[in-house]
Amino acid sequence: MDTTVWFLTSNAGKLAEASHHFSELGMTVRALEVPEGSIVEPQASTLEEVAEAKIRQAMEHLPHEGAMVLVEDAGLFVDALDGFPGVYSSYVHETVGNAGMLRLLAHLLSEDPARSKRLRSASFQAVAALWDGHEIHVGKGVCQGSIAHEAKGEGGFGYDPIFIPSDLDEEGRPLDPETLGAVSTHGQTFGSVDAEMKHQFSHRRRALDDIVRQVQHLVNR
Ligand code: ITT
Repeated sequence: MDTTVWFLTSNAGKLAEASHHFSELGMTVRALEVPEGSIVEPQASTLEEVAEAKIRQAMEHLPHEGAMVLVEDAGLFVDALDGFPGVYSSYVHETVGNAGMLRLLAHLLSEDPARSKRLRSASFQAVAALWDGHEIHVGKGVCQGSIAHEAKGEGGFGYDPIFIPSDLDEEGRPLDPETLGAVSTHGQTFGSVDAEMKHQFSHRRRALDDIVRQVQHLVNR
């Protein structure tokens, strides 16, 4: 069987993480090239809606019949901002960036310093959709954490320098902030740890794991 997964993404960081993930299964991830302007990201309120709209459009550009195509949509959801920037993460990152997000939170915290810790809580969420040549599979992953006081680290991409993941217990479940777990970045941001460490927490990995569970039979056949 052809074990290539064609990933529709313009984000090199996402491509690298998905390649890392699927290589463990003996599968190769390649970027799906489409004519400029041919994919329209809908103005939707959930990652699921965005991913489903994108996979249907990606299916119009299969490199060959029966090819497997992947899309994945992710975002940063800040609890104190009712989930903002969420589905607007890309736009917010391109406009105000990490410095702007920190300013927004600093403003909130100055109004209510006592609730500072709770106000910093946030999650990365990802929804992946895979067309396996016959049907669409959808997977979801969440990475719990908090927003750092300042940007740190040159690694990763996007909001990684301002996101500190919550420690995980032996089963990979997130623990309360400031509880030391079996897997820990010791308070460092995703921008300050290597890809292997981020991989253990990653929302993207969890969404892809969810999909891999659904398509395992394809790898084995
Ligand atoms: P696509 O072409 O695949 O849509 P994108 O960059 O628009 O790439 P998303 O819509 O999935 O990616 O993600 C929205 C933004 O959220 C993205 O631009 C990053 O700034 C941020 N983001 C997503 N996943 C992230 C991660 O693992 N670490 C840091 N930031 C992330």
